[in-house]
Amino acid sequence: MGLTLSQKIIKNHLVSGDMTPGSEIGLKIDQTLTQDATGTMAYLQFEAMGLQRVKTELSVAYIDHNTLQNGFENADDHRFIQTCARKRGVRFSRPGNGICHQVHLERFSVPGKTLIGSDSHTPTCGGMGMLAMGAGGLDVAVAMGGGTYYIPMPKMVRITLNGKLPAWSAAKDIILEVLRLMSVKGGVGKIVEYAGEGVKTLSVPERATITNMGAELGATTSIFPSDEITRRFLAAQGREQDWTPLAADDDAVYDEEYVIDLSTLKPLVAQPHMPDNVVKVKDIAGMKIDQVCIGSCTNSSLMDMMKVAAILKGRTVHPDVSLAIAPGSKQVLNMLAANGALAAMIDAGARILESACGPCIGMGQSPKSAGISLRTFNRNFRGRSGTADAGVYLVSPETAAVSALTGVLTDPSEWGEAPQITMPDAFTVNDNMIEMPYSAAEAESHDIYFGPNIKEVPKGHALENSIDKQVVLKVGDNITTDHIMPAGAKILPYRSNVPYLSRFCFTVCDEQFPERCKEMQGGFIIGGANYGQGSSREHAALVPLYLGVRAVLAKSFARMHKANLINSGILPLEFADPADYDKIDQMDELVLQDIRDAVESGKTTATVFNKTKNETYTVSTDFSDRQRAILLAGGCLNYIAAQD
Ligand code: MIC
Ligand code: SF4
Repeated sequence: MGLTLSQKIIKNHLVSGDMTPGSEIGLKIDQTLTQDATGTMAYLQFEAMGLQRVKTELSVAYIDHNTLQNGFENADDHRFIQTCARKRGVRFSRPGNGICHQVHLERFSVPGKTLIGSDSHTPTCGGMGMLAMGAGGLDVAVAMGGGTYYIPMPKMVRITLNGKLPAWSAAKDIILEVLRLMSVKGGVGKIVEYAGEGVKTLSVPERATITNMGAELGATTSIFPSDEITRRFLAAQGREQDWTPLAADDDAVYDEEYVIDLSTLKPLVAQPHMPDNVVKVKDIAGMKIDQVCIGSCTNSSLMDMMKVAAILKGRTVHPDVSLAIAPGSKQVLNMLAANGALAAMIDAGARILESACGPCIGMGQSPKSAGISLRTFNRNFRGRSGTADAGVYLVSPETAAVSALTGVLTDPSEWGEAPQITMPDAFTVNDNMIEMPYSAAEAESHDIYFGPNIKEVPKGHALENSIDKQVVLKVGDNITTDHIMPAGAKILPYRSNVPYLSRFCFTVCDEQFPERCKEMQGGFIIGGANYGQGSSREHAALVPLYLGVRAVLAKSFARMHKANLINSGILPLEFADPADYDKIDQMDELVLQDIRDAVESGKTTATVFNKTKNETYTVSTDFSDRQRAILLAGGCLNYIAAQD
């Protein structure tokens, strides 16, 4: 039996486990990336583990999220990361160089290699044929130190793309169609592989748009084959030597299959407040809009920007619309400046932002009250834009640019001639904003800078045999990490200050949560299906840990958040019978009986007694041996310390 593309890469990097779907496998990681909002914590954890130098083939620290700097906090954290990177052997992408995923795709991605990043959109490099996965900062720190990365062996999904996109339909519309078909939980525990003749019609940045938003499916990652188009992209980046061809075997077996005929795809839009709430643009066209934002790691490549510039050229942004554009990298911005496209954008009235995440994570450009914002981004969760009652719609750059001119959501295919943009034979390459680390010998005489914004990393404590606590919060399905630990301009600068962050934990769902949790000295959270979907931010586990949360009982968990909970020493417990979810109310008193014994002895279930209702439920404790050891120790840092 043949292998799928990702099974081949997994096989080449397998350190432990067998490749049976669902069972834990350990992988050797070739490359890591961090960004600054999760990176501070990742490097603090690297330091806490007492590691001296990174052992990967390549590790890069990017500064792209926390770039508003409206206080000393961000600049302090940037300096911490920079001095740590220099000392520990990590390349440092300076602020201004661009969004981690765009820069990594351009400058460092290599087909067939493994990459983990402390950001959920790390699968962007799947567009290059890499096995690229998002992970919590602690897992990235462990991998930087040469440690193994563990995931449940994913099931395999094949999406066959036939035909060719019509004019005005875009790669964004392909992934929105996949989201419509599979939903935000459809990819959990799976890798999505793209195949078929249609693949050959897509450039590497277009493929990267699709794999980027595979994160919104909850997928472990998504991947395209490495072919002639991949080779040409690498050659244009001056890195042809990094190319190797890669494809699935013809007789590879998949667990699930979809077929999409590209030629029938119309421009699509994801409506508030979930990326899978997808309809055709034409079905809701005419809706008045207040803002358009173009950029983010999903849609900020040179090709995307060139299309936008061609649409805007010689025209003016509608008077009721604010248009913000953030090119994804210094390379993109430089080339736009050199070829005149930037001038066309500026002339049309676009507000040009630095090459960074910016509005995507609520760092500026929040829409007006109840405003309607069209964005080429990947997430439209409630409140993420910084305006609680705004409605964010996710669209392609083409739909965004045309709508910015008309002032209403517009199907671009009804607007005029589509711009014809071709990929350049050579990109402008200048890696002067990527700083190389010190040699190991040089590093010895240099210190790491710790600013006053950096507070201690919270640590769990060894698991007790019985935990008797109240339910401090009950929430529904698809709770995102943005609900658990919101970001945005007021909060994101404090990612290395967990006590401060704790004031905002879950406030999107319940403003009283932090206070209640403190008063009750923590307790349990009851969640629905796909609890913790979205970002990789381990703060969504570390902050509840700080507030005393001991376990989350849910119908199911998102992969990265489950790993982050375990790393923090919080028990992620799935209901054996999902109907039990309905029987529990907030404030019920629950007892996790003999929980330590259950985890220690390898039992796959444990009993929960509801004292308030006098009922008993069964939850799954089906953890790997490694996860059991971490939970017993009260988190990964304790576990590692005990091993030394
Ligand atoms: C996001 O898009 O939500 C982020 C901000 O990039 C996060 C990481 C973080 O919270 O710092 C992600 O996607 O992992
Ligand atoms: Fe940055 Fe947005 Fe991409 Fe997250 S999704 S990495 S915030 S651009």
